[in-house]
Amino acid sequence: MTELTFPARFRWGTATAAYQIEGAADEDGRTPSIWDTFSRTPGKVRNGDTGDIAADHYHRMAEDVALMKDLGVTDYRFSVAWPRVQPTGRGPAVQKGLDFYRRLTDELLSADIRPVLTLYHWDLPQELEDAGGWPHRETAERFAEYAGLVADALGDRVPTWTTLNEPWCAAFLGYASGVHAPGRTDAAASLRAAHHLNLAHGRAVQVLRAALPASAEVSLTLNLHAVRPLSDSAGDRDAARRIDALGNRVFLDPVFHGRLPADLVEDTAALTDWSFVRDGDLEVTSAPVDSLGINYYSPTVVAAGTSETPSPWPGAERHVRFVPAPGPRTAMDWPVDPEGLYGLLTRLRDELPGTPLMVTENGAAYDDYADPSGEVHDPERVAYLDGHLAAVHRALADGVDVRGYFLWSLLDNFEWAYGYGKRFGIVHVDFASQRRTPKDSARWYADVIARGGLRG
Ligand code: PNW
Repeated sequence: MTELTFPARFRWGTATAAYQIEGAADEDGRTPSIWDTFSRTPGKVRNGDTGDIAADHYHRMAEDVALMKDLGVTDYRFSVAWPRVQPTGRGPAVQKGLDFYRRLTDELLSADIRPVLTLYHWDLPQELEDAGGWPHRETAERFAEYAGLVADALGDRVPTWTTLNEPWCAAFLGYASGVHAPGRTDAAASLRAAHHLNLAHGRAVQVLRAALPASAEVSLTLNLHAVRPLSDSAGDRDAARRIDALGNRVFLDPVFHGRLPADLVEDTAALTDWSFVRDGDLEVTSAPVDSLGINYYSPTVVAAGTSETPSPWPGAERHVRFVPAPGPRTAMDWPVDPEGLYGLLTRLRDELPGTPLMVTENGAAYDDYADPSGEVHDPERVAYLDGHLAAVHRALADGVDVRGYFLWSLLDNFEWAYGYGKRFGIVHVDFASQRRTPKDSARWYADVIARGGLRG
């Protein structure tokens, strides 16, 4: 047996997001975000689930940090709830909201766990949505101001800052397919949203650089799509190019190269002339970052064809068909394929030389089962994680500068449109009693961290 050993300074983390775990939706001055509104609207989230209580992390934070200390993680990726800190999206910060994150980061630092803070994991203050949301340019400015409030409060204790989590989901699931909050189905608006998210990111980078110590690391997280054409035919390859533009380069190009993808502008010409991109915007969007976070779960296989509308792929519906990838599936019905992660990492090595990478999310939902003694067994999750970490190891061996891996997720939580029915945690949560039970995968991860690698 050969051990797959990771670099000594490799960062081993877990990840969560505020709305998915915190609960306490109406406490200490917090007001609704678009996800409160969306989840409280009948028919939007399975089973009518909301994040009102979630995993009650707001009240059980110390217990959850203790769980991580037991796992031995070096880092913890969490998000700040904008409506807790600046409820209307304007004006001064709410002290009690900031205090929660101050206590959380203090608790992490005393457990010797590095805080990795995400400013935006989809919980836009409802008032900003009412004023136009992400399709509206001013939202980017509001985000930069909010970034400054958080930086002033936590800049002395948080070494790593991430502006946005998965702007693709925020723009295209939120405004084009409408399966995420705010649930709009306006393809043209979703393209404006994507640009304003890029602009918000860039403006926040500028504000963070001014407010944070020089040692702070500033980053963003993208859910990049590992796109493969079904065949080598020209039509299938063109379908893959379109999805690469709408899924990847729509963010990578403005952020890392200060340009819009020319083919994207052409492909979407029937929807927009992109005149909302003003002079100077692409200099802002490309404010230098220190690293890139990538979230990966599953590959995307496409062919020439059509898909239904509304879809999260504005303008591609008459050209692209999504093909179920072969092989095993998770409880989300997402195909399992670590090769997709390896492919993305090596592509970024080549396209963004000098940019350190972090896998900021990877994990799987499965239907776990408890035995009579109360132990929760999840062998499929262990196999999924082992396979994907092996892919990261192979990427490292091939010269990819991957600095860390954040397992999604620490806890079972509110899985967006799927509610509590899909469990991604390595710690089981009984949502009636809020009892936490580490699963077999938690013990497996603790062992990986302790030995600094996989058993091979
Ligand atoms: C990510 N898609 O969401 C998020 O960052 C997490 O909050 C979430 O819990 C996790 O992945 C698992 O879903 C995604 O439809 C949601 O392509 C949907 C998609 C991608 C990512």
